[in-house]
Amino acid sequence: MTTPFRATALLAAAAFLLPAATLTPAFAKKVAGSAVLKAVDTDNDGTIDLKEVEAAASATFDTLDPDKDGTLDVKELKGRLSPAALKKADPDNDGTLDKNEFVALAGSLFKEADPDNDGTVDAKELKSPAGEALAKLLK
Ligand SMILES: [Ca+2]
Ligand SMILES: [Ca+2]
Ligand SMILES: [Ca+2]
Repeated sequence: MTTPFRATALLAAAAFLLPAATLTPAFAKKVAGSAVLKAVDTDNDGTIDLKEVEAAASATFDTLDPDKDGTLDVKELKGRLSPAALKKADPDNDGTLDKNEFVALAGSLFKEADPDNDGTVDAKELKSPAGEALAKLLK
């Protein structure tokens, strides 16, 4: 059961993920996960698998790296990661994410967002904190 408090927390998170101007908050809650799900789910089976996530991460990386220097700094990440999360995803500690690090991060968030370990993240799993972090990263 979703408690009203939980719904409010999800709503706040969902609203944060989307350009608020184009959507009412109530509508944004429904669309946040599903928009990412729809964009990432290239085989249209209603769930996202690791292959789809890695492809989406790779595409997102290219979009975010307009100077094509092969790395994303905290500015280019545009709020997708907190400084602490960036540090965690940056094993070579150069303060930027290269494509391998970015795709690996998406992969580890994917695994966290798949607690039943069936190899797919469905719409419900995408609403978990790890799922929301993944959606935010791939947006
Ligand atoms: Ca799929
Ligand atoms: Ca790095
Ligand atoms: Ca799953």
